[in-house]
Amino acid sequence: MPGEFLKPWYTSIYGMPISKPMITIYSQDHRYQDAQFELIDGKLMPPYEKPSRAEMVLTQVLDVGLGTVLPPKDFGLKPILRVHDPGFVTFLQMAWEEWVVAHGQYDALPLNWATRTMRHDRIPESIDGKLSYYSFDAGTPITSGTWRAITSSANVALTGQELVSRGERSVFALCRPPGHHAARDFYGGYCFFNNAAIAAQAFRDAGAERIAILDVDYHHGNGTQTIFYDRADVLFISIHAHPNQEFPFFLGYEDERGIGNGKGYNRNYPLGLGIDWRVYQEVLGDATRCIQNYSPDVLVISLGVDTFEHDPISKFRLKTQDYQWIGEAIATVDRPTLFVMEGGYAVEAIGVNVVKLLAGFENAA
Ligand code: OKP
Ligand code: ZN
Repeated sequence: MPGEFLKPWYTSIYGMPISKPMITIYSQDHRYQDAQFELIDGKLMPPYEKPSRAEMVLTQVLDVGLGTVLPPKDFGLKPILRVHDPGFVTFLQMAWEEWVVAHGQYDALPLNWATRTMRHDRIPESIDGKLSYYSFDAGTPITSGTWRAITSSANVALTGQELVSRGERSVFALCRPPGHHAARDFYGGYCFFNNAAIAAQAFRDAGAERIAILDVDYHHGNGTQTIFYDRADVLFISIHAHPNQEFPFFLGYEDERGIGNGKGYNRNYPLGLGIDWRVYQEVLGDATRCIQNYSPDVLVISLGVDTFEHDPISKFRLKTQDYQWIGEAIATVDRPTLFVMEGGYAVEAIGVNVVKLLAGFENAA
């Protein structure tokens, strides 16, 4: 499958010389997550999180000749269960079937949640109750193909992880759906399995001692933060829109520093709406220095480009050129690096911005 797309090696990308092409992992199975609607701003809208996102990124990877495109291997459920709760995984596997029996062939969405004084110690038996129990928003439809797409997305991340473990300097896991909002036992924010967390845990299980995860998506990576919050072996750093203004609203503040053994190994940089490269660059410099001090064996990047000035759901003002500089800043950490695709909804620009960042990294590395 990937072979037919392959073009000859290029020696430059956007005028920058390139000597060490980067492998991309991609599967067409992401197309099975193709919802009818997304509940957003009080309207049922055509989804922002849609198949053309990943296709545009792949097209750009191929057009500039970033490197070989490989399909994922199948790692089964074991590495997923290292991060996610077994009941949650089974729920996701069965949800569509149970929903169709209850309601017919419509996208499955929850309608209420157990807030504050309500009970969290009973898992409902009905599919509607389970959707509520295992989710945190109504913007993340479960469809007939969701299970196939999310297992594939995790396998894309794991294949990238394995290649980096085996000595590849950097790999791009072109995951879709994204993952960083998904926690041990809940989904939301377009995310079901936390691909970056699954890859980070797989690095640990393959013998790496310290992993750093840098999340540059516009939204706070609440799922990843929570999964590793009490651990010193995985440093999590996120740069994102301030949660008092933006999704996911209930995590991502600066005072969240980790707990127990994990104290000091979580760091958030919440930023105001409308910030541009001047602000972003300073914060990014601080984040990369912090990662260097930690001296990780590997670096995982949760790569969202919804920080782009024309992103339809976000309010930062980064320009296409800025992504090259983000890539260069990440390269200063000078560690084997796995890039895991997260958000980015300006479909015309998503591929250019992602590949700018990857080429910026590759050229500086
Ligand atoms: C997923 B990822 C916009 C509401 C959007 C969900 C956003 C999920 C983002 N007013 N709701 O971090 O890119
Ligand atoms: Zn995002």
